[in-house]
Amino acid sequence: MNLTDILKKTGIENFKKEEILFLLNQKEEDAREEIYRAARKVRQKYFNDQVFFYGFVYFSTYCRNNCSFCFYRKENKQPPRYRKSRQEIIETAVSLKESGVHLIDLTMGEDPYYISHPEELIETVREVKDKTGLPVMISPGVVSHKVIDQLAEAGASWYALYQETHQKKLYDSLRTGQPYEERMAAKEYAAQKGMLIEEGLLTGVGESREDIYLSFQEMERLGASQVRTMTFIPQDGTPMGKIERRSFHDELLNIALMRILFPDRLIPASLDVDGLNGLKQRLMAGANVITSIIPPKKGFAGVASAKTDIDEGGRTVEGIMETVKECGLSDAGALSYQKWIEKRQSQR
Ligand code: SAM
Ligand code: MD0
Ligand code: SF4
Repeated sequence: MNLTDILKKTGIENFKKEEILFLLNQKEEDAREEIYRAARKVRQKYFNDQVFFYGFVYFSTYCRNNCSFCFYRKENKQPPRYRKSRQEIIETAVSLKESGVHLIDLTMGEDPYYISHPEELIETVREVKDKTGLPVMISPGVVSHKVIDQLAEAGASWYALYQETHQKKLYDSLRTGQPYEERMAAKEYAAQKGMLIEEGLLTGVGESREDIYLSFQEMERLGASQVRTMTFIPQDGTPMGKIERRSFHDELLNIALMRILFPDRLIPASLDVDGLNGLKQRLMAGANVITSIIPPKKGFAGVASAKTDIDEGGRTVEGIMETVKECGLSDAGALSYQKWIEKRQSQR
C-alpha cells in the first residue's frame, strides 16, 4: 500500500478497512507529517482555514457515576464539587460570548440534583440561549428521552455524549455501571429529534487499531456532526490514576484521520488535555474547533485538566489567537458558525 496514493482520497465510504488500518499504523514522523499535511488540505478545502471557538461551562461537578478514567467520579474525594447558580451560569455564558466564542457548551456530571430537577436544566438552556443569542451544546450525560425532547424544544442545538470506545468490553471497564446500549440509544434518540450529535473516543486507554476503526465506523453510522478524541490523562484518586500518561501523538493521528474520513465535520482541538501548549499541534493535525475556552478566576473547572492555564487566561479567546494565526488560520465568526449549524440541520 502506498501512503501518498491513499491520501488522495477523502470520505470514509471511499476507504477500505485495510487502508484505514494502514494509516493508523504509521509511526514514523515523516509519514505522520504527510498525513497531517493531507488533513490540513482537506480543512482548507472544506472550511477555508477558518476555525470555531467553543465556550465551556462546567456548571456542576457532582456525579452519580464512577467512570474509571474520570477525576469527578463519585467515589473520588479530591475534586472540588460545586453546583453553580443559574445566575452565575448566565453571567459566565454572557461574558464568554462577549469574549468572542461561537457556542456555549453546558456540561455537568450526572448530578443527582439535576436528574431529579430536569426543569432546572431546561430553563438554564433556554436562558443561556436567550441571553447570549449563541447556539447551545448540552453535555449532561445520559438523560431520559423525555428530557431530550425538552432540551431540543428549549433550543439546544447539540447533544454531546461520548462513548469513549465502541469496543464493548473496553467500554465496560471505562464507563462502569453504565450500559453501552443505553448511552448509544440516548444519542440516537437525540439525533432523531433533530439535534446534532457529537461523538468522541478516548486515546490511550488500551484501544487497538481495530477498535479505533470500529469507532470511526460508529461515528459515521450515527451521522455525528462533530467527532473528537482526547488523550486520556491519569487522574489522582481514580482506578486509572497510576497509568503512565501517553504522549499526544496518537491523538494527533486520530484527529488527522477524522479530518480525512469526515471532511465536512467539526473536529475539536481541546484545550482540556495540554492547555494552550498543545493547541498548535492539534490545529496542525486538521482540527477546526477550539474547545474548552474557560473564563479565568470564576471558579469554573476543566474536566481532563481541571485547572491547567485557566486562571492564567491561557484558555480564553484572547489567549489562543496568536496560535490560531501562527497556524495560518482565522476566526470564522459567530455568524458563519450559525450558518454551518443551520445547513447541517437541514441535511439531517
Ligand atoms: N458527565 C458527562 C459525560 O460523562 O458524558 C459530561 C462531561 S464528561 C466529564 C466529558 C468527557 O470528558 C468524557 O466523556 C471524556 O471523554 C472526557 N474525559 C473525562 N476524564 C478524562 C480524562 N481523565 N482524560 C481525558 N478525557 C477525559
Ligand atoms: C472539552 N472539557 O471540550 C471539554 C469537554 C464536553 N462536551 C467537552 C470534554 O474539552
Ligand atoms: Fe461522571 Fe461524566 Fe466523569 Fe463519568 S465522565 S464520572 S459521567 S462526569
